[in-house]
Amino acid sequence: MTGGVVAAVDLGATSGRVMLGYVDDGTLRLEQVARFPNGPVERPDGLHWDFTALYRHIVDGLAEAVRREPGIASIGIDSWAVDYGLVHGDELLAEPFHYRDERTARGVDAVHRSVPFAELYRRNGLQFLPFNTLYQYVADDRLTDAEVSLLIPDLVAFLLTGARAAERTNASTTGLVDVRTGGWDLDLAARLGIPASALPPLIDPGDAVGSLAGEARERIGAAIEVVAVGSHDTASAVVAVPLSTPDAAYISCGTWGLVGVELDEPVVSDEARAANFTNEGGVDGRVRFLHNVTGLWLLSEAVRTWEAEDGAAIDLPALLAEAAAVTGGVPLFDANDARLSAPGDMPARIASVIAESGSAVPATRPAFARTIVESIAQAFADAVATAAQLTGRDVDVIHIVGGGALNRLLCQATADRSGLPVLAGPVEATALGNVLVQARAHGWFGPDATLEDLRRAVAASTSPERYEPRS
Ligand code: LFR
Repeated sequence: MTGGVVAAVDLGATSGRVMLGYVDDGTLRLEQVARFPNGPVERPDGLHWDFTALYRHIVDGLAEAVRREPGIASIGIDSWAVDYGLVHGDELLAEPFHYRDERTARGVDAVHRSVPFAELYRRNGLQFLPFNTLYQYVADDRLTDAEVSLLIPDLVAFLLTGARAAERTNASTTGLVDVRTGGWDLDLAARLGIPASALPPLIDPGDAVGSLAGEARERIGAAIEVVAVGSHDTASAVVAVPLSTPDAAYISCGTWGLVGVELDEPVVSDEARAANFTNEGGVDGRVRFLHNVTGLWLLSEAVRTWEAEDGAAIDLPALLAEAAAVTGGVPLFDANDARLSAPGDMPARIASVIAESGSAVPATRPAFARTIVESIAQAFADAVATAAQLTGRDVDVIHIVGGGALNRLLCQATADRSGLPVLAGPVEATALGNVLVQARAHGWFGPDATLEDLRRAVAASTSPERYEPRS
């Protein structure tokens, strides 16, 4: 085995970063080069991403990465799914919308009028999420002005290299990819009035995208190649879950908690549809059979509201320690309640959901935080049980990766509520998965390395923390 260094651009809904990934004889190490905030911005026509700022941070971060490591072999880009930019010539036509913008509701009605959800599910295998790209396209007046539409990581790659392509794992979240063939479902697109020309050629993780060109090359300082990775952040995270048993479940926990198992074939049964389980495309044609649980978004939005009330920052680890010390029961609420998905006063909305169920609303912030964490853990445990039931697997361990792996209260509560051991970590699974797929493309894991070989490298380079279930 050999090694080298690559750069990973990893964009999350609350922050983005540029990392250097070092691979040396089957082991891995990450070094953070840049970290920048991200989040919804309110514009007159709705919620957007500040893409101009994001792109500037990415280019600055990559320039710094090259200063530190002139020998970078390639760059990989991943981000949250479903959102896109419309491109004409070399121009981005408009600032990308944020998936939490409410215009998607219009698209949902229009799509389901043309193609009933049961048929959609059979074709694309996706759980219903009101922001899946196809709903956004149907609500987007400007789609037909564009030559092509590019999902966020593909858009960044286009601005860096000029290449127009759609990486397949993320494309699977548009709702326009056939769950069986992995190709665009052009018949579905035509029925929804989505021009085939908007959908660029599909490529796979590990494929070369193009080399840095034009202004990006000048600003970053080298003609480095961009290599496609599992550009859906969850696909990259799943690559780096050090699955410890064949029946293990995983939770990729950040803003969302993506709870499920990895499969070789999709499950699009009526039961899976009713349980709202998705079949997203994984690296190497695997299937990410999972359910979206509203994860730490509930806590981060609550904290944001409290900070605005106080006019001061909140020490989250201290709040969580106080929450862990709360004795007696706290009420649970449905973490997936649709009324909790938009930004805005989260404590008040959660309080009204709890009050509606007849329970007493927690009176202190620590008790409130405890209610949030326990409710997320319950939703995690329920989703693991459902994944087991739908796939006939006897799940024996849950891996939690991503930022949520640092939340000890959440990891313990998930173990307790599921009755299963939890292995927490790595925290940086997404960046690791991004690095691993690039490293494999360079042959650093040997000629025929499988996902299992890549996961062995994660297991050899990280040590997950174990939480035993308490009765
Ligand atoms: C996680 C994630 C989820 C996707 C949601 C919206 O960051 O990518 O997998 O459902 O964000 O894009």
